Amino acid sequence: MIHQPRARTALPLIVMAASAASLGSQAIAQGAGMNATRLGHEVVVSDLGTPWDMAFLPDGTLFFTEQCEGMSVRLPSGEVTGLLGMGDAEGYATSAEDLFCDGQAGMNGVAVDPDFDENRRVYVYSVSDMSSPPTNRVLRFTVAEDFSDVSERTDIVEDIPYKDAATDHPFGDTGAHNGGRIRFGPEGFLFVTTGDNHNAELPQSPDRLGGKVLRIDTDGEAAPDNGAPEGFDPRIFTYGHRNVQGITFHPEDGTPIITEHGPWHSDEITVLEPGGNGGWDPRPGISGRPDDCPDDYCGYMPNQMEGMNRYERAAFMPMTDFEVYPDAMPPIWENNNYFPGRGQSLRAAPPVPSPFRPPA
Ligand SMILES: [Ca+2]
Repeated sequence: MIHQPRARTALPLIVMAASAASLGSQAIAQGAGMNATRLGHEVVVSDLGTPWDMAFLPDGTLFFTEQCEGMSVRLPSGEVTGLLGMGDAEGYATSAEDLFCDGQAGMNGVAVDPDFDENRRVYVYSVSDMSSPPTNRVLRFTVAEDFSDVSERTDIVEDIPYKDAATDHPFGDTGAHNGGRIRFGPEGFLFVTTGDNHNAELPQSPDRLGGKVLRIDTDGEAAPDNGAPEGFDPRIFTYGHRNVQGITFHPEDGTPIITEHGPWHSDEITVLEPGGNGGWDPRPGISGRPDDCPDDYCGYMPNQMEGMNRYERAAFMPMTDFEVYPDAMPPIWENNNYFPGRGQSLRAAPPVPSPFRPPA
């Protein structure tokens, strides 16, 4: 297998600021005559590859990932330091030869430890070829006091599936449906979102970690009271998902809320329940679907690429199949069966939990 770094596309990291005050020429959304929140933006880092995630310290220190490059940190002074490089990426204090990017996979989520002041720990989600076949992993590092380097790599999760072979599907390349967001909940456990890899068996599988939301401690052990059904891997918090790439927490009660991509229809926002089933099951022969879906995955059926009324698609291959799983977690929002297009689909993990304060 050859893992080629992607061309850098010079995307900037842009920090949004919502304010009731005037933001002058940088205001990008204003409601004339309305009591509308105004949004402004400021470019804080530029000339990036594919920036994928950000994590903040209370003073505005920003850790960020680039999907095919690695993890870096931007200090409140504006200084940017490459900490962890993937493969042969240059300009990083530490390199990890086993990390690579491919399709939607690469270095995805980043999170800082709730006790960062004491333990200096940071976490990233990346695909790695240290295993055969390759897997997605959650890596823990210790950040140097002066933010110049990372050390003490510990792989706290090693067995999140990765799509290692192309299949006969729209966007069927390797690395597809890779999940990858990691976020600490308010009680200090780490939530990890994964994807189904175009593998119909994964979402409802009790012991494989694709198509799931995991809830673990900082050593990768299962958090208590995850509530998954008897016989499930105890790290599983919810299952039956397609490709979860956004998670945030209710500001008052801490309940996790996810965003999930749909197949041309039915992107969803779902409030998670411990042990809950998201109701996605693209296996052949389920709920009247054919026995001969391409590569045994009915997730794009019927009729794969051809245009079709979105309601027919949604009825045939629902993101939440209440017929088969009447107790599935209902989405609190779905986009009226539309799919907004690749690269623009629902992925947000709003809002940024810590205040970003640009340098004075
Ligand atoms: Ca669902």
